[in-house]
Amino acid sequence: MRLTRYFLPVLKETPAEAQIVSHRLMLRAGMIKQAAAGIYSWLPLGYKVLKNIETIVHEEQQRAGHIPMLMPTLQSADLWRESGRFDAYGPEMLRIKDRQDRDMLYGPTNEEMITDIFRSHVSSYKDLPLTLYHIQWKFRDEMRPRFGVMRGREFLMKDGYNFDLTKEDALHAYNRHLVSYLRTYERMGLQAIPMRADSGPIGGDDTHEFLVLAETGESEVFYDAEITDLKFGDREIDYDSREACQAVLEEFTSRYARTDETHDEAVFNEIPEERRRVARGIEVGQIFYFGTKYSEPMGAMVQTPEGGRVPVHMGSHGIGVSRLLGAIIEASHDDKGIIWPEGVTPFHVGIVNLKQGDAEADAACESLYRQITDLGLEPLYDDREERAGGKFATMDLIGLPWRITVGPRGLKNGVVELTSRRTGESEEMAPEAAVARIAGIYGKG
Ligand code: 5CA
Repeated sequence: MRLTRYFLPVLKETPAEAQIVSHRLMLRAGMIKQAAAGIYSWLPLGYKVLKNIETIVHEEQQRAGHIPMLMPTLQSADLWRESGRFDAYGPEMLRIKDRQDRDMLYGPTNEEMITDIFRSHVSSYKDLPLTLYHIQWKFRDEMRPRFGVMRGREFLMKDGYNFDLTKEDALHAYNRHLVSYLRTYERMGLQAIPMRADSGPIGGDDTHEFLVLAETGESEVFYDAEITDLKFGDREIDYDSREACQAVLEEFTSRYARTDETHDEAVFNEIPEERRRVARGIEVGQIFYFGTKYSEPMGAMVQTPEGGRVPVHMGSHGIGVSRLLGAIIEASHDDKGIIWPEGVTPFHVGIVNLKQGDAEADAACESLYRQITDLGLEPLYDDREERAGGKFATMDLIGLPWRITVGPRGLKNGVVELTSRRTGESEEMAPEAAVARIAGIYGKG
């Protein structure tokens, strides 16, 4: 993409309404624009990162054997009356009437709708296990929408639902989700710690929230510092293996890590004092096992191998897709702007032309642009007639992890400059060497 042909409405001023750094930076970098309280338009740069996050979520869900689909945002109130949640959900649910005066709602979550789909089409244990998921907009009329996409009213969520014959099978699905989430967040450059939590309006006893540690997080958390040493890394897990998933669950949940709702001071105090941590975190996901809470009242029954009929065991599993942009920025920025992890960056590398209009500099930039594009990567070429300082400031603000700077002086010596956004370190090298380095970084070498 050439910057002169893109739509990147960066702001010079820091918007006064934004209280936390991720919100400020998303507005300044021209990623989002507020449409109404807690509701945002995703401008091209923000939309690109959102799509990258979605892609990682899809890939990791499908790696775990979960099946993608799409349910609507608007739902009929009748389904929610069956589960009893139409009244129970409270004022967070946006209730709408259609022209026939029928009660509708903008879905805050989809347990009822998926249970209805299941009961219409599945009646035998032979079709189990089954996990369906979608990535869809949700609406929750939050009392205090704030911090930009972090606590929105309209927000994008991955919500997945497992259907199993027995509690034991459903707990395997729970563990499988936990493992796949660890991998998902790490690919986004995040450490998200599973913590024992409270299930709230979704229900059930077993639930973990995934928290990214950040001072601006809305949740107070208590944990054993040893947990931050754990890395999932690039291990290959057989998601069908109960033992393998159980082992990972035990590794990542055996140390103390809880949100304030489930915190137990006495147990916490058993940890050696130097390892006790009280901090704040951003909740980027939550997994639930709730058994037959929805299948029983809604009659989602399956035939057992012995010929009986039992309500199916379920759980649901959410990832805050749009919230993740805020969480990643909170975890990865500096005074100058965002620092995108390579896994989610909107463009793989920036190309800065120090002297637009100089025949040699223009040609070198065009050549880099073509070579990088040919690798299947996306460069952002700042081809504006703008002074170098302004171009650097824009690149630093929007946070591309790598920048190639091209100027007539360097070209005389046959070199361009490759700069890491994270470390600020620059290296001079031949243009071909810079392309090769970028290829290597993104696994295209
Ligand atoms: N049905 C279950 C799991 S699919 C569910 O709704 N879980 S949840 O309520 O925990 O939401 C899942 C994730 O969505 C949360 O972990 C959080 O990351 C994100 N989320 C929840 N509310 C908001 C909000 N108001 N703005 C942005 N993200 C949110």
